[in-house]
Amino acid sequence: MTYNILQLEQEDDILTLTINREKSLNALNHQTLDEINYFFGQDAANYPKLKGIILTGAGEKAFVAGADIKEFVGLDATAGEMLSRKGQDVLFRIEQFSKPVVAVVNGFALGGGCELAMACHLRIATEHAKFGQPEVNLGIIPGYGGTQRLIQYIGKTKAIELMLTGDMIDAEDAFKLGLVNYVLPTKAEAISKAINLIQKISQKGPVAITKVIESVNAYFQSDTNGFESEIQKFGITAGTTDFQEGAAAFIEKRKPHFKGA
Ligand code: DAK
Repeated sequence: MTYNILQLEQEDDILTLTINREKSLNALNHQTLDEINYFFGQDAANYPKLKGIILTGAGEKAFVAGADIKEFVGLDATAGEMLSRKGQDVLFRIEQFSKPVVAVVNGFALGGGCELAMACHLRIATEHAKFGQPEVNLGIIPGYGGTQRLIQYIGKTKAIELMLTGDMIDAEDAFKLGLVNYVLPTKAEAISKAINLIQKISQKGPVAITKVIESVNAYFQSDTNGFESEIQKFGITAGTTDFQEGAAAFIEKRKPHFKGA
């Protein structure tokens, strides 16, 4: 697949994916969703040394101002259900990705944009960022997992208020509510923070990082017992040579050299 909307830039084994539809405030059209899906489902495997991914929107005004409303005119119930399933699958792919995915929210993160940011493992917002699930203004509900993930991050009390009113919150409130990890004044500073976090995480045991992601996700999977999942994944990490190396490095008072196995 050729990328027409997603821009990929690689530096020091960190990939920055920029959604580049600035004139439409980076609204998620079908093509964008397909490209994101292709990247996380297939293309990412072509970057074996990848340390992590930064996902952001082009320009300074928006991360993603929602699903592309112009594409959803004329949608019917059957197509709506199908598209919701497809969109949710794409976002699950991000959430389950084996390396850290950090959203740099550089402006509006509304509707599908807020849902996309919530599927990432970490969120760093710029001071002018705004978050919201305004779907009810259009007579629909969030369809890319927003009704579930917003509750996971900020609790039912505030989540249901935001989804019923369609109100936006600013970055400071998003931080206070636990929706974002950090707030930085500018996009450049937010990107820099994202790079620092990914670099830090890349120093840890790679298998352990993947298993932390899987175990944390297990908490929210109704068909999975999270504690049981942790037991199994702990066993896997305990069986790695990286664990032997990590323990030896601690005892020998040196830095570990992890191999990801
Ligand atoms: N879709 C398409 N175009 C959009 C857009 C969007 N979500 N948001 C903004 N744009 C376009 C505007 O139409 C405008 O284009 P032109 O008129 O210049 O051609 C351009 O971006 C600049 O926007 P504004 O002129 O409106 O800029 P302002 O600074 O005045 O306002 C704003 C910024 C973010 C407050 C405003 O643009 C706005 O309210 N945008 C819409 C926000 C919104 O309601 N987002 C959608 C939430 S609903 C589904 C699953 C999920 C969803 C849908 C279906 N299925 C499973 C089928 C999700 C739905 C949503 O995300």
